[in-house]
Amino acid sequence: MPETTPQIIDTPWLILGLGMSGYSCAKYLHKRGEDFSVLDTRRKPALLKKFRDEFPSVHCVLRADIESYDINLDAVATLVMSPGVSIDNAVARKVTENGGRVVGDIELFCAEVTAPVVAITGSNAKTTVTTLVGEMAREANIKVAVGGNIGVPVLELLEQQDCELYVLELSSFQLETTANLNATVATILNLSDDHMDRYESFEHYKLSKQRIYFGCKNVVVNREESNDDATFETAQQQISFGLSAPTQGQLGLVQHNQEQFISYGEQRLISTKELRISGQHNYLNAMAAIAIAKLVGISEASMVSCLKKFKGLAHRCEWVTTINNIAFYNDSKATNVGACIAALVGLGSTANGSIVLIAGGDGKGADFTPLVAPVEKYVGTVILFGRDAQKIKTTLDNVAEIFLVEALGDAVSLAWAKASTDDIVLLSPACASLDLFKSYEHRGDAFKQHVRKLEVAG
Ligand code: UMA
Ligand code: ADP
Repeated sequence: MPETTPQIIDTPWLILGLGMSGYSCAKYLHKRGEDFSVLDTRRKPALLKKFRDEFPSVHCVLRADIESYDINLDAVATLVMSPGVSIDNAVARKVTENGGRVVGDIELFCAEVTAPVVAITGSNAKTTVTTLVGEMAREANIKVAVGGNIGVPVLELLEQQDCELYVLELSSFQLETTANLNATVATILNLSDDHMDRYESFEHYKLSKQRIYFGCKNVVVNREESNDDATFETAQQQISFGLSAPTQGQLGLVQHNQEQFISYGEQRLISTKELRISGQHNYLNAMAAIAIAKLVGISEASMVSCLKKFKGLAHRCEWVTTINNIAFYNDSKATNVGACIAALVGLGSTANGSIVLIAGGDGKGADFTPLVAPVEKYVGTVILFGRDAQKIKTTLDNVAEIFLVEALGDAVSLAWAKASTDDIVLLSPACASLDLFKSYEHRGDAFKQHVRKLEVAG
């Protein structure tokens, strides 16, 4: 039998990645009647069955080896990249060399929308602030759609009829493939090391984040964030936020009659006592949300009413329980050093006792040195587990009492044995969870279960 040569497919659109974003891009292109194919380096991406059922005739390549693709990359006019795949990859290089364009779902979305877009990024606090702005808009009866890195692919938001405002959480990965965001409001909430396994340097990571300002009309800036050195050529208005007292037209904290207020210039908007989210980092988040809300015309009454109700999100400095005056907090979403520092300072500065910190996991190439000062100040005992436990131990040796354990359950038992009255047991890993868990939610839920067992044991 003569060997059959595989037919090489010409495709003007190629989607790289069959995750949530890739699948939403397929639905979008199908709706527009475009001719597209899909490529994923994994043999069995989770959405494969759903995709095959919905698009049985679409060509789908599942293979890591570029040499064996039966797709003519020379014919690809647009490569739609998923955020989980770096743009520094052989397929993207080939398409670019041949004059094709490389975009992501955010770029496709931007070409379609007519309502204002709020674009939020940062190393931490994105989900909290994105959620808050969405809630404030709802409180003001604005028809709002919230999506992006928060877990809803942006192209799905186009299905929402009569949308008056889009609020997007954007990762550095999504920004890498976005050139024409033109947001009505853009912000970088804060910048610290993250995803160093994907970037050559912090500078490279920062530049990806700063793409959020491309073509923006207004900006919200963290005036105390020295890492953000962007300039804003297109911005008409700029509102800053920070912990210091604000000048006119800016947001900050002001003391009045022994109470602390979030103020807009001289105008006191809300006492920090009235907030249901705690810690200085959350005051910053509240201020960032207010600044954004102001720039899209949300009333002060709606902002304040929303802030009085907002309890914060699960797995972010989430109080679990207090047993024998020892409080347990689940901060599993602290997947980088900056978030862990925020938890240590936020909880440590108001605690009567000290913190027993449970940390570790996949550090994504981060430098743990910035943990030294807050651990020295607020932490008595550090309990480490997971892939980078030893690396963290080396950094924190001599700063606190340190233990290495095999699993999270062992860490909780040891923390309980070590903690005294008024202490806080805090899971704030400073690392991603994927070495031992399915997700940060899985890790946080496991922590809560181990803590509940202590409650039952009395
Ligand atoms: N992958 C491959 N080969 C491929 C394609 C993907 O191995 O060909 C792997 C990726 O390396 C990754 C996983 O598959 O480990 C998923 O990648 P994806 O790009 O298909 O991801 P989506 O399912 O489309 O989800 C993405 C965001 N995920 C990432 O950026 C990794 C989701 O953010 C986001 O909610 C979703 O789009 C909708 O916009 C999640 C995330 O972890 C929450 N984000 C990172 C973070 O917050 O730190 C950036
Ligand atoms: P993101 O979506 O950027 O990961 P989240 O709102 O999910 O942000 O919070 C992630 C982690 O960052 C949590 O551990 C949370 O407690 C912490 N965090 C929240 N706000 C801040 C802030 N302003 N600065 C530093 N860390 C923060």
